[in-house]
Amino acid sequence: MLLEPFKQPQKETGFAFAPSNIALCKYWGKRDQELNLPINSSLSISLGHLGTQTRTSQSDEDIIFLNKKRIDKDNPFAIQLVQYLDLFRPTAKFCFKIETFNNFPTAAGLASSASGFAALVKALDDFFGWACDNKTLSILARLGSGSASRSIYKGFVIWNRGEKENGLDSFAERLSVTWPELRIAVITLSSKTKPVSSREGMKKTIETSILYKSWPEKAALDINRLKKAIQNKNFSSLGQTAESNALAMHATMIDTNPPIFYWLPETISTFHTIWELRRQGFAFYFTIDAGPNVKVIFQENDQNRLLTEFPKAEIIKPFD
Ligand code: 2P0
Repeated sequence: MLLEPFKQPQKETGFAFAPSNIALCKYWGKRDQELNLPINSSLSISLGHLGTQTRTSQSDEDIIFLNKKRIDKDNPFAIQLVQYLDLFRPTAKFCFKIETFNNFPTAAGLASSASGFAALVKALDDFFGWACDNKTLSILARLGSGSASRSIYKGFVIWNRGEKENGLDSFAERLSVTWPELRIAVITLSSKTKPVSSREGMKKTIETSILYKSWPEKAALDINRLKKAIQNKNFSSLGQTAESNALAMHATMIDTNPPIFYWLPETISTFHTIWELRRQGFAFYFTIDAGPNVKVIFQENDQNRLLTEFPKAEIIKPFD
């Protein structure tokens, strides 16, 4: 393990924040379920001050608060968290109090496991005084949830898949480019819990989708295009690549048996609206994760047009 020998806490409480993130080239599929090792590398953008704040302390039993409410032990989120904490107990009897708070609207359909596990591992680092570097934090966050490996950083982030079986070369790194004019709008179409979790969905896709065979090649191509687009500040290439990548991921989901279909009629109608705006000359592109809600990628100067079309959109400034 990375942190042997474990230390006792160095403080009363540990505290940290980690941003949520949205992938422009998606993580879809694992080569190792236990270590959350991905089939493909992915590239994301962290969402500035939108994310998770987490406080850790010692307790007589494991207690978890999410958004100020105590969570039952048999809640799936609590089970996942307690299992993850088993990796870090200095003694078998050591228990934690975890208080975790998402500062983005729960209904916005942003993933909370990415920022949640990244904030937790950073808070544990503070609590135990490990002073880990970001690479180690990224590896540890990945063990909680794959996409959390990317939420250790601000800005554009690449999670390199790595090659090793032990996962020690599968961690995320920050790209140095900043793009202050870049905006993301979250169009919330439904806040219902999704019928198939990402974890289950990617497993079923690998097992049954023929189209999935072409996904690693598509993802590798898109990562290179995105890196170039970011380097050259080529917005249309960034947007086109992100949109195409999201649609390709959904194509593999739709090809799964039974089909995994996250879109609602409103999702498809939002795609058409964005394509129509593009025909009118506005540089709007969408991306979409394992759910029905759409995220629009655009630049600052098109914000008024975006809000005219989608007045309820939540606008995010990733580089604020
Ligand atoms: C992503 N997603 O790259 C992709 C796009 C969903 C669709 O990362 O099983 O919650 O915990 O490693 O990280 C969601 O997957 O899955 C995800 P686990 P995770 O953002």
